[in-house]
Amino acid sequence: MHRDNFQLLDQTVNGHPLIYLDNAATTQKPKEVIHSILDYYTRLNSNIHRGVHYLSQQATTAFEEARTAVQHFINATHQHEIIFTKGTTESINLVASSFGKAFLHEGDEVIISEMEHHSNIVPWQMICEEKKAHLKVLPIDEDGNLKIEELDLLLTKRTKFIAITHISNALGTINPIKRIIEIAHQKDIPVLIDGAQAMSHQPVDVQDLDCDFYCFSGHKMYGPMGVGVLYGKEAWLEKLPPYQGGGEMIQRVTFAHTTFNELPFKFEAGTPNVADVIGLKSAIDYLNRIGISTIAQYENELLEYGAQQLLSIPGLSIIGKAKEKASIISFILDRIHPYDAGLLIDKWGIAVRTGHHCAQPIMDKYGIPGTIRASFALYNTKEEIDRLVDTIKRVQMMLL
Ligand code: C6P
Repeated sequence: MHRDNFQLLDQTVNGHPLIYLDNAATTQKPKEVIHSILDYYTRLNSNIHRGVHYLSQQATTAFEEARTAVQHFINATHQHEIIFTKGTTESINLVASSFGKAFLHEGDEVIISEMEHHSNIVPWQMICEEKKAHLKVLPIDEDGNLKIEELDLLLTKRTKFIAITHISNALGTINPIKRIIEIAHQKDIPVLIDGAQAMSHQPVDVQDLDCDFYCFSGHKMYGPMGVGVLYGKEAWLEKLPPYQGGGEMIQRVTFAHTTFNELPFKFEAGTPNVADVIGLKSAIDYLNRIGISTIAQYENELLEYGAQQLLSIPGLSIIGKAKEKASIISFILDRIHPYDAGLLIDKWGIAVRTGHHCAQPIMDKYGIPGTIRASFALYNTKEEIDRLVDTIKRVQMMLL
């Protein structure tokens, strides 16, 4: 699907046509995204929000148009609820740090889940340690479903925050986040959703979800690296203190006192990544043109076909068999270390990710050192899955 738009895919690796199945790590970029960045540096490059000159105004307009595009893409109520960051990791750190500073006290509790990426564990661990608060963990079952029925048992009067991933990068599980948000809101607990893996796979409507914060990265949705988004409800963003100090986030600075800028600038200290924000808008335009639902449907076909074909290989087990899954398949091979398998699979020009996928607690839960992960995007094909299957069989013949 739309493969012609991705020039990078048109190459050979180790003498074989490249098959890129590491899309959960980062997706490839369509020509128009690459072109929009080139065009920015060729025609528009200038610092924004600062200059009265032509270029600065043009660049500022393009930057703010990107904010509007993101707002519409996730159906946020206000444009100023969109904060540009470096990526999901920075968005989560911003909320953990600012929320923690203002609202966490000794003995308070924060809930995350057992399937979180390290980016949605470590920032909470750090702030909980600083504030002498407790981090509690909602477990998962053997198939990789959240044990949502245990959430009630974890909630106490001291629960101040819940941070949960929308889609697990290691298992592919799609979590029932709307239900979790409903349960949390019955007790006035705010919820952050780590949407890193969701944005290119399914429509996201933050008003319908009613989440308080939603975080994602441009590079996992056909956009550039180095740019991401924090969506926050206006009421929360108004209440949170700034994350970083510097230019652009201030209203008035004296040596005695500083007052802060209005939203969203309060959270965007320093010169932002203008080129990549514009690249992100181009990625959103691209996704809108194809239609996220069309992509989701196609990727589901790949997921079903991939799972079926992979399971036909003797000695292969899939880790993560949740009822609702995105196009991510993690698997292990009997008596073969994932790292050895990954190295050999690469020799046939196929890119998969091997290891713990920055989710070590999940590997601990299953008692494994890591998995081999194939993750599909709109440009992948069933033929590529067939080649992966053939290659795994070859790897088994070589190593067993
Ligand atoms: N997962 C993967 O291969 P950044 O690095 O900030 O763009 O995204 C971090 C992140 C946060 N949450 C989830 C669920 C993620 O999957 C990721 C990134 C990549 O699975 C790189 S480790």
